[in-house]
Amino acid sequence: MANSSDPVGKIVAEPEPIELDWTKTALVIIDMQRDFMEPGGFGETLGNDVSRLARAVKPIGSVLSAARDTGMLVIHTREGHLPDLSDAPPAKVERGAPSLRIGDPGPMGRILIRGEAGHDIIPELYPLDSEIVIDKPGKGAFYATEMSDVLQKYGIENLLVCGVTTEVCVNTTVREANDRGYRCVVISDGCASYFPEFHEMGLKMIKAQGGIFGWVTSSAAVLEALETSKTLA
Ligand code: C5J
Repeated sequence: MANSSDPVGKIVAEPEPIELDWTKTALVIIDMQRDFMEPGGFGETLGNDVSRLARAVKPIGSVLSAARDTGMLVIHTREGHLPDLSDAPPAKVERGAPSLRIGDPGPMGRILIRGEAGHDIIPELYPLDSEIVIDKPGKGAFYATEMSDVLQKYGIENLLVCGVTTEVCVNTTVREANDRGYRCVVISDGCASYFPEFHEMGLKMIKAQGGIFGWVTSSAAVLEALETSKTLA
């Protein structure tokens, strides 16, 4: 790590505090894409109020900045499909009655299609060239992606997870990661949902039963743990 020679940080979390070796920890930012965050994208076509997700941007930005300062591995994910829709199951494309379907032309390009403006990550959290971007066709970051290989290559054992939406892609990724043996620490204010009650429940489900899927913390607690590691160095 660039600035911190004490590699272990203790994060205040629920159901209990957790110690992480920062050198074996990655920050995973889930799907902070214009398609979910901005009017005219996939999220809005499903009838959602996309302004509900904006609250996660600042907390994620502060953790991202601290992670960059300490040299932590940063991984961004994007949900989306190939232009020919060959990786989009009809069961996903055809369901419901959205105003536009996946692949239809919208104000930010074709809905949820790789390479289109709407598919890209919002400018506030835009990945650096040195950071990893995982393109995923599903909700989870492990399904049909190189995620496992990347984590193995960098010796990662712990994931700090944030992004949107809490109960869909964040929860799915945490569940996939938990089954693969990763410790997942979810940053509560760095997640958001179109449904506030699903956000609350999504976090409760992770930390219930002694942390059945992982731990839940706040951006402030992550920053504090990183700062303390630095001052102990
Ligand atoms: C959804 C996601 N909600 N990133 N995707 O379809 O949570």
